[in-house]
Amino acid sequence: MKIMVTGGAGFIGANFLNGLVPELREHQFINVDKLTYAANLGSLKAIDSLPNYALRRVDITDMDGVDAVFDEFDPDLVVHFAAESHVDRSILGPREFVRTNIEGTFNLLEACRKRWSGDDNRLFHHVSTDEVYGSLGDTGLFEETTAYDPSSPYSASKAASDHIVRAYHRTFGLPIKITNCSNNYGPMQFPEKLIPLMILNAVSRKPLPIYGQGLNVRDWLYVTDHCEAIWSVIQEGRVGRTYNIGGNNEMQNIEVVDTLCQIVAEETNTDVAELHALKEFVTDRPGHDLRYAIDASRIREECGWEPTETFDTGIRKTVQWYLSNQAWVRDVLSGEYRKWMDLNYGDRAG
Ligand code: NAD
Ligand code: TDX
Repeated sequence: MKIMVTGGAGFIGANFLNGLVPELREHQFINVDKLTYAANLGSLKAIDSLPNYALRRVDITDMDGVDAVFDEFDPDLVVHFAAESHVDRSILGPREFVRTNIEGTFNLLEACRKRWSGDDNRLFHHVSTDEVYGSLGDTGLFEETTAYDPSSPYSASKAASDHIVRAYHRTFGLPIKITNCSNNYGPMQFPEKLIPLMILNAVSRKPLPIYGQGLNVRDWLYVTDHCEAIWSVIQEGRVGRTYNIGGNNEMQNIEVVDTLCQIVAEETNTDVAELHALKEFVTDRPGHDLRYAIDASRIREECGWEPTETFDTGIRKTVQWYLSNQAWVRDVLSGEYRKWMDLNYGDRAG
């Protein structure tokens, strides 16, 4: 089988490729990635010389580039991770989100529609987020039938992309599946996201910026569990169907930060009080969703998937990974990253 992975140099795409490329030597993989700030080729070192792996630098908003890579590779399966993925960036600059997440997804669908016939066993797998459902109150869970109600330009652009993927199935019969997953954490995540940001700031004794009161709730899932969930839906899920993926692990942000202080202190022989003193409550994110939580019974019952990591095991592995991969971290903390930190956190001090 020929498998095209878009966004494979980003956090989840790289974990997906690192898990599958060495295992499935009989399959060919091509990674189609623009290599934005969020990409890191250092995340692909373990697989980049394997004969069943290749990378093409393509911007999915460029239809000619997309056509060229489809003509070259003729994929049986497209696993679509490529996206602008950070909510705060979508608030400060939404245009790229509309372009990549909506128009880029549309270009990929067009490339498939033009080439695939209804009976040739191909699949377009769209990787999406639970944020399309908006915010929960104190109770309840997102189900696959929950109405879409996105809050941020990021989640609105992902919602739009989900709709267009589904429309291509209903209108043109394109074989698609969609997964909507909760918050991921783990190795190789860009440190603009809560967990790696807090780990690296704690290690270098920088402030730990907590939005609002830190009471917002997220459901955290270890990244390789998400990758295995996607693979199980590709194998076992029904064409045209949506599957929610979650870790059954709801935590308030303040609990996450406190846990990270504790683990970083243990792993670096530091006094935990010194790390707690770095916590700063700062101006809240506009439109900040209060709570996400997932009912994952459909994927469990139809695809037999369950997460294997608990938050305790996954978060310790994650801290250890950031502590022992200094070269990866150094590469990421470039001038561009420092500019982002000034832009996002400069005016936020609480
Ligand atoms: P990421 O930001 O770490 O990586 C995104 C990748 O896409 C990068 O390699 C980047 O270079 C590439 N990319 C961006 N724009 C592109 C373009 N125009 N053309 C080609 N490539 C482009 O993102 P991530 O956290 O790995 O998320 C991957 C996918 O999973 C996204 O679709 C995201 O919406 C979804 N998702 C993420 C989470 C999470 O917690 N991180 C949870 C649920 C769903
Ligand atoms: O500095 C921070 N302080 C803070 O309190 C940052 C970066 C975040 N937060 C809060 C905001 C959220 O409530 O932590 C929570 C998690 O924030 P992010 O890591 O930015 O993730 P979130 O906004 O929940 O979105 C993530 O999960 C769903 C991913 O970025 C999305 O791509 C995914 O779809």
